[in-house]
Amino acid sequence: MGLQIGGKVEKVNGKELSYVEFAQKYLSKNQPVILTGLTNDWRACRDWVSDDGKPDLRFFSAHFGSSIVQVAECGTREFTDQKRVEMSVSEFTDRWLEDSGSDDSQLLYLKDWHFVKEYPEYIAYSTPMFFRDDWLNLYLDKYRMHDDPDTNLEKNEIICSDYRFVYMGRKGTWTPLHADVFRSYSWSANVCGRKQWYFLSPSQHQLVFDRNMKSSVYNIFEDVCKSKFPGFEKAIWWECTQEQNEIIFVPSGWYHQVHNLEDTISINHNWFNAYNVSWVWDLLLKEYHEARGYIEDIKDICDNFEALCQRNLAANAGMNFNDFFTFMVRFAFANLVLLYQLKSDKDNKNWSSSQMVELILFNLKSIECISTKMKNVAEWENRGIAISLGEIFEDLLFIEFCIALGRDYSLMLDDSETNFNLNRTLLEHIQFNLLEFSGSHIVNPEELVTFVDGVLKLNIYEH
Ligand SMILES: O=C(O)CCC(=O)C(=O)O
Repeated sequence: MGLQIGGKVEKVNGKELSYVEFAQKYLSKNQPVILTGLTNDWRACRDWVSDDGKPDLRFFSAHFGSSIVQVAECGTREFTDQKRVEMSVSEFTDRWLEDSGSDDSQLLYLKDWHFVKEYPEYIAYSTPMFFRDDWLNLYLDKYRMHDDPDTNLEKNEIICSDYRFVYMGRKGTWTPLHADVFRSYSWSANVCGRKQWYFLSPSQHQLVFDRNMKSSVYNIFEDVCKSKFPGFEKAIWWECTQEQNEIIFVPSGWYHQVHNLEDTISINHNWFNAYNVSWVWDLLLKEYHEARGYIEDIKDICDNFEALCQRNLAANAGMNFNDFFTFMVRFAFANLVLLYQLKSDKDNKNWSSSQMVELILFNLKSIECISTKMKNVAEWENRGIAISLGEIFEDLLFIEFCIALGRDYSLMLDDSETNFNLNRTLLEHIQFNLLEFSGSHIVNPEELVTFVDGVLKLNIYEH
């Protein structure tokens, strides 16, 4: 039986859409959309595509040939994904040019290439403003999500460095059914080629799982076992074709399977922000309970069972509770700094009703809401974490982090008036003010809630 197709993804001219409209219609409603007209000035669209519209493989080999990348063998399943091998870009392009492409097991698909991290000077594209409120990559540009002395640093460095990728594969390459890492959003732009997407909304996701909700369908086009996945036939899919130079927005938690209809190169980011960060916490909590469940039987013989659970959680999920908490505290502080900066900008008379203030307050409310969820989870006592206000404010990286956030917000909201060159006097002023309603350290989500609550009640804006 074929798939039941019930939904169609809208196509919208990105040049005629404001950030606020995009946020209301798609981020907040968590709906997919295809945006056109946003890649015209990308260097990638000139350099990476031959005159016949196909990927310019020789260009890649000549300029980036020595990069080591992950390549999926589309015909070989390994657990829940395709088998991956490592090779250089030159080897990948050589094999593409040599292979006829008729043998499925030889269908090689270059995935998750951290191109921006590897070639920061080569500006292949600029992230469209719709996707700039990106807490994940902004954070990873300055901090590590998880510091683990036990893991091989060098390897970790590149894998955890960011979530900005290039994908390259010939016609017929594909990606199995999945929902994105951290339940993040993703956007994907076709530099050349075309993709066919199949989406399942989160309200239906249980239909592609087995009875125990443990494993999900791998390929929606193979003979899916009815007794293992009893709900599969009832699923209603959304389908769409993404053409060259179009960008697709993939909402949080939507399962999707993707097929390259032509030889295709795409650029793809994963990200989250105030609209979907609660999905990240919900998934982390679920994965924590799973990590605990796996080792429950050794609890009594373990010196520090909770620490082991958290270590396993970080290994599986890429972060643990402390990592996520630190992340939230830094974002809360950064938003507060931007708020003060806006207020101190004397020229900006309408500051309190500006869209930027609205966005910052929305961010803080979302951080408060998630911290409230976090504080209701047991085991926050004695996590050994204490985030010092002083250390954060004196850290140059934090200042750069705030400036980068402010710059992105100015760009998204078309606000060129605000100057986010933070100075030391302002930071000292903020730090001094904070001590009125916060201790010198934040040690748990409860204190983060108190802190954000204090900020929201501050008399520095009139809302
Ligand atoms: O393009 C692909 O093959 C997969 C992309 C994807 O899954 C995503 O952007 O979330």
